[in-house]
Amino acid sequence: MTVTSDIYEISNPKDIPSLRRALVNRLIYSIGKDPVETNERDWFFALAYVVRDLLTLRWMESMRRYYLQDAKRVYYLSMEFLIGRSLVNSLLNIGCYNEFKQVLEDVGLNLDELAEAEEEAALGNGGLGRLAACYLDSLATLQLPGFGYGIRYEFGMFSQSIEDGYQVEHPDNWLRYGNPWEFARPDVLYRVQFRGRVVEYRESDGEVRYRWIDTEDVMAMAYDIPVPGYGGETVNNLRLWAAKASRDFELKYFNEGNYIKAVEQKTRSENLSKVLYPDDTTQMGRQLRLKQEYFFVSASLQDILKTYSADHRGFAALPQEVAVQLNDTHPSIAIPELMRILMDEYRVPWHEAWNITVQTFSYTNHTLLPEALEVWSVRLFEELLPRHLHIIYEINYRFLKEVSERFPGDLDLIRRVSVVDEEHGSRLRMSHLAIIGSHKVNGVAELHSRLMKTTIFRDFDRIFPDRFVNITNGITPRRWLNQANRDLAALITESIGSGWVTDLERLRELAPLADDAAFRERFRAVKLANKTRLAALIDKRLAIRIDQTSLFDVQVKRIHEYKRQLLNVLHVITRYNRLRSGKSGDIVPRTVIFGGKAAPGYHAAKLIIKLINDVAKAIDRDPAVDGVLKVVFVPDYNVSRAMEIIPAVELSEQISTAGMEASGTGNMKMAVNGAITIGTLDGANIEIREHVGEENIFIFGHTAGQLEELRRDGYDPWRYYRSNDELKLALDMIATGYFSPDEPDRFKSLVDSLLRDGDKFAVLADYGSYVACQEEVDRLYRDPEAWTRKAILNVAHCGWFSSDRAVREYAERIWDIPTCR
Ligand code: 26V
Repeated sequence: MTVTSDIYEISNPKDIPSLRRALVNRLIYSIGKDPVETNERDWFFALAYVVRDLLTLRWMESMRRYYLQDAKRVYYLSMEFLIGRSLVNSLLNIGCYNEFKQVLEDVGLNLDELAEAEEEAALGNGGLGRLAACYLDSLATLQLPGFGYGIRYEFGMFSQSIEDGYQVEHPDNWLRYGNPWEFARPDVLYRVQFRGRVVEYRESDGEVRYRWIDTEDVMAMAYDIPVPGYGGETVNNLRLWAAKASRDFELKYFNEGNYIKAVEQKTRSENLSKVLYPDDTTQMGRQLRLKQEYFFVSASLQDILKTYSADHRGFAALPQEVAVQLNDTHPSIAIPELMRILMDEYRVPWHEAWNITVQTFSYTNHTLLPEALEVWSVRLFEELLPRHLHIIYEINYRFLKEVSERFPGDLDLIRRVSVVDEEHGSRLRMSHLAIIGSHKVNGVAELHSRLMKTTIFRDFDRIFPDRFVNITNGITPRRWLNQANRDLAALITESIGSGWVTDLERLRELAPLADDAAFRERFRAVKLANKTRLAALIDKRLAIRIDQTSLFDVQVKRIHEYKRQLLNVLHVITRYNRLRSGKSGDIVPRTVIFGGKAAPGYHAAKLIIKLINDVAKAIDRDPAVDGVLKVVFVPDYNVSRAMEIIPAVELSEQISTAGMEASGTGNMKMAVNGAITIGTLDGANIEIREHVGEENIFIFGHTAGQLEELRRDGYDPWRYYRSNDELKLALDMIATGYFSPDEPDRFKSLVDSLLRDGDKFAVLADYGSYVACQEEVDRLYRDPEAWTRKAILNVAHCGWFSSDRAVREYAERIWDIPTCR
């Protein structure tokens, strides 16, 4: 049909009466509630539907534009998209926040309170998933044709409660009341095969080909979520797949008259997209996880090729029309899958299919930790994906042949770079497959990318010298500054205009204001207001009173030994001991805030949470430190919590063992919100130091290189224990039950990991310089003008860490896609 603008319900999104009408209409006709009998959730849903309506038109317009311009598209394949809440973000991006605030006030409601009724989309573990969400925001804002593909988990990241100081996990039933942002697409449905067997046959042209048959199939059904860019011009799409039982599968049992069995099978296959795996620290080789990976990869590739084939013949031009970014190795099965589709379904010869594949894919590595690198047993692959296993073998065979021709006689090299690891019982190294099958491989910060090339992938860097690149991570300024810190955003806009929202490097214009006493005063007032707001939330939710004038010292991130929350705790205990013994001088009052989830099976991480809570309790009970030291563990750290906490941070703890945190992104969020970093020379901290200047950051500890040396010479944690009385005291207190009198041995294993188990994360080696550095922090904090000056310079010089800059680099250096206006 022909569409003219007069048929749209809201012709002008700035027209308050028509917005009000739309809102009430949704409440009545979509929610089915009488406006006089509603709760906050009803209004939230009605409002979300109106906002989605506004997005939908722009979204269709964007899709039309891409189609008409035959724009090259990028597809971001990720097992995780940690989106958080969407209401306020969407309103700000389409520029209707104030209008809707007004509309709601007219009916006696408060927009920001309503926004709390939204369940957050916690479809990710941490940094990797949040990065994907930031990149979607930047793709849309930069008007790039970028599409996310992932899984519509019925249960996202578990929610965390703290009971008796211990983490308790609860299922995240986020879809309970429905998801107002998504469009279900029951007609966008693909078959995904598993198991079965491969038969070889000879075709009329004489070629040997393969057919994958007798498979057990699951259907993938699409759900679309619109992704608005800032300014609202472009709205992109995030397509998430949900598993549905296949008819055939059910029919088999129905036909046998076994109704119950049929329904059972249906449930079994629909379990595939049930839950997000919450363990981002150890690869656990579970069958369901591999099925999830192939499920979403297969559906996404079918969908991508369908779009491509709608107006292209043959596949030779695929790399000119399509770029596929693999977010870590989790979707790397896409490489053999594309080979399979091209060869088995479209008869493309190997050589041609391989060139297309390599030119289409690129891979981002997010970790060097050996225990997190993905490997799958050959046996499991053989069982679930027999055809893919054979293709991987063939890829590997041809690759190794080439390597042995280029590096004759180097058998050890062959063993090291092979996709198949024979030393640990025949396992597939997915990172090797991802590197071999991509034209570009990127790390996520300078140090990380360099270590990638010189340590775990050094052989590959020799084999493919132009393949490895660095693209340092970034964060979206829309959510993390403009939305999360409304007061600071307003102050910045008042000072330098609003251009920074889409051009974050403009924050540089704030630098001269660091020397302006009146500006410093206002900047400090904003930080204090944010701290007061956080203090009120902590009081309301946890019934814990904190002093909003104390220094807010914050470490929020997943709990992991390499992130060294233990080092932070050791400093807290040391501070406590100094206060008790009266050796503290005029110590600065501090509130040390922790937050983060531990993987449910990660015993040490869970024990660290208990230790933090036990230390907090001991300190609370001791009148000697009342008003000068307070420890708070904020339960259920997630995107919404992050948006409340980060604007209030003064000291940003980024204290990972050098060489272990690939990038970090919380470090960027805090710095751009006016926190000063205390950190090691790790991940993006190094680049933050380069941008803000070494006088505006607190750096301590061994460098990655020094740690390597230390380990080479035989690192002895006992040496540090014996030679530092304060360290010895802190460790002895933990080990002998000072903080756990009811169970003195509770934390023995933690202390053992430091003293008897080699201290893998060099906590003891960095303790001395960390504590000394914290004294410097106190010294600076005692001079509020000097502190504020540095805080302002952090904001001014962190513009480079915008995800707009990062995505622009991907677009230019990897995807080769221009903007599409
Ligand atoms: C690994 C696994 C292993 C198998 C089961 C589930 C699962 C889920 C996620 C992961 C990935 C861990 C890697 C990761 O999240 N890396 C983080 O990526 C951030 C964005 O690049 C970066 O800032 C962090 O430094 C890095 O730790």
